[in-house]
Amino acid sequence: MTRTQPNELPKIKSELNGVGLKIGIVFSRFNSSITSDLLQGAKTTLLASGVQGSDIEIIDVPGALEIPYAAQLLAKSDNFDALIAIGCVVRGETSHYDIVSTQAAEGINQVSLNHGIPITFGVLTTENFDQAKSRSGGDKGNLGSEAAWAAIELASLTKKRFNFKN
Ligand code: INI
Repeated sequence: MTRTQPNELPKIKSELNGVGLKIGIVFSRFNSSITSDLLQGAKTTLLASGVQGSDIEIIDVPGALEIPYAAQLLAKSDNFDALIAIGCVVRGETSHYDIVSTQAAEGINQVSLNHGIPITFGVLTTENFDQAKSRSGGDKGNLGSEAAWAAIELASLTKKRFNFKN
C-alpha cells in the first residue's frame, strides 16, 4: 500500500469532494430553533461539496440522548459512507446538562467505533442560547457545516486511503 504523507492530506475544504458519497444525518428536535440552523448548515455544505440531495437521508429524534440509537439504525443499514449528528444541549436550560451532553457524545463515539463508520459531531454544548446562536450560523460559524466537512473528509479517507466500501 502506498502511504500518503500527512502533509498531503486534504485539510483544505476546497480540496474535499463529496461526489458519490452517501450521508445520513440524525437531527435532534430539542432546541429546534438552533438545530434547524445547524441542519441547514450541514445540508448546504454537503450539496456544495457535490453530495447529491438524493444521497442524503435525514432522520429526526426528540433529543440529543436519542441520537446514538438512531445513528445505530443508520449504521446497521450499511447504506452510508458517514453520518452526521446534529443537536444542541444548553447548560442554562437543564440540570442534567452533563448527563445529556456526555451520554450523547459517548454513545455517538461508541456507535461509530462499533460499526466502523465515521459519525461527526454537530452537537452544540453551550452555556447559554447566545453561544448556541453564534455557533449555528452566527459570528462563530456553523457547527453543522463543520460536521459536514468532517464527514466528507472522513468518508473520503475511508474510501480512498483504505479502500473500504460502505
Ligand atoms: N436534549 C437536548 O438535545 N438538549 C437539551 O438541552 C436537553 N435538555 O435540556 O434536557 C435535552 N433533553 C432531552 C433528552 O435529550 C431526551 O430527549 C429526553 O430525556 C427523553 O429521553
